Formats: sequence, structure tokens, C-alpha cells
Amino acid sequence: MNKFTLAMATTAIITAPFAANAADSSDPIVIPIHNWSSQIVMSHAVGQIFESMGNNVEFVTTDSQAVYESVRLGDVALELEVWEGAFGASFRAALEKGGLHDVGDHNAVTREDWWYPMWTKDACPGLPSWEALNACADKFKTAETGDKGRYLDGPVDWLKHGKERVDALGMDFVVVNAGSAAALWAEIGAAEKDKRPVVVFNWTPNFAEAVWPGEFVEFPAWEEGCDKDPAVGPNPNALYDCGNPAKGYLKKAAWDGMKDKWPAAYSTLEKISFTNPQIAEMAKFVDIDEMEPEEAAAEWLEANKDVWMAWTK
Ligand code: TMO
Repeated sequence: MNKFTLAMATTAIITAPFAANAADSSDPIVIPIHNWSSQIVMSHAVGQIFESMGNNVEFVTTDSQAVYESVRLGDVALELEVWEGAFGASFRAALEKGGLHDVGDHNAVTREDWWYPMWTKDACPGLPSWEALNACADKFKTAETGDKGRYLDGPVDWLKHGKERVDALGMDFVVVNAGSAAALWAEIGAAEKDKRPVVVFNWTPNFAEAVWPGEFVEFPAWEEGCDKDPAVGPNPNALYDCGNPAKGYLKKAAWDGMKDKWPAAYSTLEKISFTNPQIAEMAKFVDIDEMEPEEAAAEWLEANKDVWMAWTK
């Protein structure tokens, strides 16, 4: 706990005995952390908000798909960034089994898909169409990919199904999974020097949009069921023959037991809503300014008291 949250926690301890409602359990609220910066910073920001209310908080690093099973079972209390594109399927599967629920959307619109920095268009002017990208595949070839183009997909646990999409649409690309989000930024940065065409997985809101102007590749538009029913999408025999949702949600999810065990924290969670610029800024603090996530969270809270203090009332 830094000085900032300690000061707030002290205030909370003084006021807590006068609260009319049942007090939150002193057991730690366990918050899962994944492998992209906004989620890590947001999780710490919310953890520090809970601490300011007198709660105990613990963080665990977990797989970003398996976490929905952990929320459902109450091993972690919540998930703050349910991105429709990457996690919609795992979230829905856990919802069907029961034990977790939807705590509402952030005031944010998300997109996750194949993306290129704008200079790539010089080599492939038909972009952003996926057919134009495919016709330019040789512009993206590397020693590693032979006569096919290279597409750097996200880390495996984000389950972007890049290989399935390439197969379903008959594309001349080889899909390589990045080991980390940082490897995606390194790939763009390395291509920037000589303006080499490059196509990588990216998303919004993210810090990257402020650093590298770019565009998402336009694939056949997402249709509900594209990941479950081969008939959906242009290839009648394949799944994943669509892009990700272009206007995806960003949800919060909670273990069903959270409401009774930590009613005050749960009520705050219901009100929490971050916007695209706020989420992009959280990522920037880490990916550009090289702050530690805890520091980034404390700095964000310090500068945005008017935003979050209302959520704790
Ligand atoms: C889940 N992500 C924001 C990395 O696409």
C-alpha cells in the first residue's frame, strides 16, 4: 500500500462503523491479472479503490481464458476487462454453467483484429480490404515464412484463431504467435525505421493508436455464430471466416457470491465504467512511460478523483 492509498484507507476505517449496510468481509478480494497493460493497470486501480474503502485485496496472475472458470468458482472475485472479441466465447460458456454474472459494460467500444501501421498502405494500396491484403501477401514474406506473408498474432491464450481464419479464407499467410504483447510493439517498431509493410494483431483502446496511426484489416463482418456454425460467414464449411466484432463490448464480470460477501465493493464494481481514452491512458503509463502497474494505477487515481470517488458512495 503506498502513501496515497494508505491515507484513503485511514479515512475509510474512521467512517466505516457508521455505515448502515452489512460490512464487507475482511477476506481479500482476489483480482486476476493478465498479459496486457490496460487490464493490469485497471485491476490495480480498482484494487486500490477497494483498499480505500477498507477492503483487503490480492492479485493473482491467471490465464485470460481460464479465468472465467475461476470467477465462476469464486477462486477470484471478478474480471474487469471482458473483451468481446477475445473472451466472449469463454465468458458465455461460463455464464451457461453458472456461478458468474455480467456486471455491465464499460462506456467503451472495443475492436481486436489484424492491424497495420499506415505506411503499410504504400506497399498495398488496396487496404484495408482483406482480399487486397491477401493479394499483397508477398510483401509480407520473411525468411521464416517462405513465399507466404507473415502475420504476427497475439499470445496463444488470447485465442485469436488466426490460423483458422487463414485456412477458412484461403489466405497466403503464415500465422506466428507473439510470446507477449511487447513482441507486437517490437515488431511494429522494427518495421518503422525503413517503413517495411507489417501486419500484426492489435486492439483499441490501446496506447498504440497515439503512437502509430494505422487501420484494422476489414475481414468479412462478424456475424453471431461465426465461431460455432460453419454455415455462418462466407465459407460454408469453416468456422472463424469472419473478422472480430468491429464494435465490441468491454464488460465486467463477477462471481455470484461477491455481492453478499463484499456488498460495498460489489456496489462500487457495478458503478465502475472506464472510457476508451481512460483505458488507452492506463496502457500508455506502462507501455510508453514505463511505470510499474501499481504506480500507474495510483497516478491515474490521483489525477481522476472526480471520476472514481463517486463510484464508492
Ligand atoms: C485482449 N486484448 C485486449 C489483448 O485483445
